[in-house]
Amino acid sequence: MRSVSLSRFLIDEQWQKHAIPSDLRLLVEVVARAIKAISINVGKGALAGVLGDAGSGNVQGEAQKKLDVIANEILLEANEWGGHLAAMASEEMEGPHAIPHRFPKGEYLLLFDPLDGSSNIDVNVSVGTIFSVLRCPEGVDPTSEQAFLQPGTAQVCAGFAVFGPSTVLVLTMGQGVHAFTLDREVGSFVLTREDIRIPEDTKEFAINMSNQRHWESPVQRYIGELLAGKSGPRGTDFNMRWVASMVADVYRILTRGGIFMYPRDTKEPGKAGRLRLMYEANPMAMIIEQAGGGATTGRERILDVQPTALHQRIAVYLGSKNEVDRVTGYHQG
Ligand code: AFP
Repeated sequence: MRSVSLSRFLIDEQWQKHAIPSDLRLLVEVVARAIKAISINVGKGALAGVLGDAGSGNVQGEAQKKLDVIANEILLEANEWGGHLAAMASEEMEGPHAIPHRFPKGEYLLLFDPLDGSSNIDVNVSVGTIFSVLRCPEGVDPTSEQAFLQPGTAQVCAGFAVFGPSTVLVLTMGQGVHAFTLDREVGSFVLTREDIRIPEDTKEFAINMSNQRHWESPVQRYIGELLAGKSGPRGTDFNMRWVASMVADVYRILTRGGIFMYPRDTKEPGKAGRLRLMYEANPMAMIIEQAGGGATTGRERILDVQPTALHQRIAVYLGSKNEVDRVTGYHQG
């Protein structure tokens, strides 16, 4: 089989299909290069002394891991000088990051969660990087929060990498979802799955069951029915998986279907969920929808939510369409 590198794939998208402009191609190439560098650091683990806490906290008040800080620095540095970005925003930083004056500027905004699932680093379980690309609106200061507060439907590209047994980059530019595996010897991403489709039905669900007592009644009802299995109203047994790295859970769903849930709960009533709209929910919702799945907050389509803050949190239900529709229906009922 002819092997297609990410660069070749992107060139085809630009020149043969006229699906992306050249500066978006450059942007994706640069993000992919940064992801390779993060993958190398993650892979070295204890040998490079990169495990453990950084001794600092991020804007969310969460303890940062050393690799959270390293991954954030790699993404910032790689994307500052290419001339394709107007500004960046990171889950690890309070406000938008301006492109230094000495470098050219472009029209895109890049958002990222540099190391998703970082509580898994020290136990050697998969982690990843999530990113999303928006266009900077005309006449708006790109370093203002306002520039970034666009609904998920405005994303021009979204992707994530999983650093697992192999490093896989999942990408959408609005015309299907494709996966590229890092060939570590050659140092390049190679197309390994084209036009990924998620099965509409599933018997596998992912949720942190330890929060059950804090859930709202529609979630209690839905999960109760799944747990009741064959003898319950669904008449069939369901299986559960929870990696606690959204990248790994979503990659599993892209591979064999499933539903991923992080509901709003009453544990911390001030927070409208655990996951971040701009860095996790929106990019994953675009990818899942592009692969034929569903993605809602339980009440509305995630991609339609008008953000009100850069670090806004939100409830997330995504994956196989028929299950997402069912649990969303329970909320509406
Ligand atoms: P961390 O990056 O702080 O580990 O958070 C990961 C995450 O945002 C998402 O990737 C997981 O699905 C979820 O949180 C795990 O949450 P629990 O700690 O409740 O399992």
